Amino acid sequence: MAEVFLGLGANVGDPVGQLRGAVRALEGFVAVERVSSLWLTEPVGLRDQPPFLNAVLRGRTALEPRMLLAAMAEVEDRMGRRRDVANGPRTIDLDLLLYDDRVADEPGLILPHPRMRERRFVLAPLAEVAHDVRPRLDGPTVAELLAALPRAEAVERTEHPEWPPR
Ligand code: PH2
Ligand code: MG
Ligand code: MG
Repeated sequence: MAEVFLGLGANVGDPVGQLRGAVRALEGFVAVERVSSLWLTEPVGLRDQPPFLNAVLRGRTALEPRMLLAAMAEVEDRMGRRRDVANGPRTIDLDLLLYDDRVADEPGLILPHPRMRERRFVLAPLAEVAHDVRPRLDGPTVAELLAALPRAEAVERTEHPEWPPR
């Protein structure tokens, strides 16, 4: 089984409910080992939209990366995700951040996730469940990447009675 780290995000509707629903749906094909805190994060890219709730999940899966991505996209679709505005508001966004030590740069499959290294909304929750992990074997750890980020977007760890799920 491969060890995977998935990024979760939502900023419209009932974000906590959607993130909980996503974790439940992911359990159909990922054995969930750890779920980070919920982080309230300033939107990156398209700034004129509501703040996000972000989290990262660590788990194990028997699916190969492309099968995993397809299964994740199906969960997004089932939860009503529309793909209209790039970087825009979303009911649920599921991103494959890391898949074992796999490095790939192919159409539709880039590993590690191409923008995770500069995104505090990814690295802050990822550091909770993977601070010693090196996204590239010859590179810095997640904790080091986070510490080296230039002063950037605001992120804040939050407590919620319904998080983590179950
Ligand atoms: N996702 C994006 C674009 N911008 N900003 C935050 N804070 N959190 C996100 O999950 C996010 C974003 C595209 O997927
Ligand atoms: Mg994303
Ligand atoms: Mg995505």
